[in-house]
Amino acid sequence: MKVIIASSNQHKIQEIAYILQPFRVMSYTEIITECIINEKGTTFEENAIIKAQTVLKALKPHIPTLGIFAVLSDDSGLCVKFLDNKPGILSARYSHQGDDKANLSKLIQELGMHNRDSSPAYFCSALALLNEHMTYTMHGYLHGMVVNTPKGNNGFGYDPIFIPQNTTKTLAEISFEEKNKISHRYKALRHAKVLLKYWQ
Ligand code: ITT
Repeated sequence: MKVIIASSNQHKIQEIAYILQPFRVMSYTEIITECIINEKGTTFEENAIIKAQTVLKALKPHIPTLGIFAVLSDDSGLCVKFLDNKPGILSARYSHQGDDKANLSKLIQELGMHNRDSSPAYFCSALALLNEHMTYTMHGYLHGMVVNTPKGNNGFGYDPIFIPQNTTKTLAEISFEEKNKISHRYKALRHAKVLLKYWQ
């Protein structure tokens, strides 16, 4: 069973491959060239389905050679209470500069404009898992606080400013292994793993 990830974010792919062990995980870009994906949905779930369906359609000519496979996508982001749940589904495009550092700076700047040093927040990961016959979606959440002082060098995206509930370190200060035992992505992928075991 191959699990083909409909993502071009290498950090996500690494985390998914680690959590889904021993399944064989590969990026769709190992099979075809990168697709243009129009994330026009209004929810994480809609965008996850759009990503997976776009990639499945593009993979069509290769299906006879793929063996048993599933396409898996992840649409994720950070929702910040005192910023009206922004950046949410726009997390990757928050600063309009397309890079993690600029998005993180923009979030800190927005907190300042709302006279806040910190805010309750949560990460959401919506997954779409599909093949030619069925589509499943599942979610995972990680609640905590965002703070205006980045700490740590691990992880990616907003990890340096996110402190999970009942802990004192940011996601960028804990190890890859520790993050992937508690994360929103881990919680959603637990359900995906059960389905994959059933399909294989
Ligand atoms: P693909 O669409 O190709 O999968 P992407 O990075 O554009 O990659 P999203 O549209 O789902 O993915 O945007 C998710 C953004 O949310 C991502 O760029 C990060 O900034 C943030 N994010 C998601 N999960 C995160 C995590 O575990 N840690 C830190 N930031 C995260």
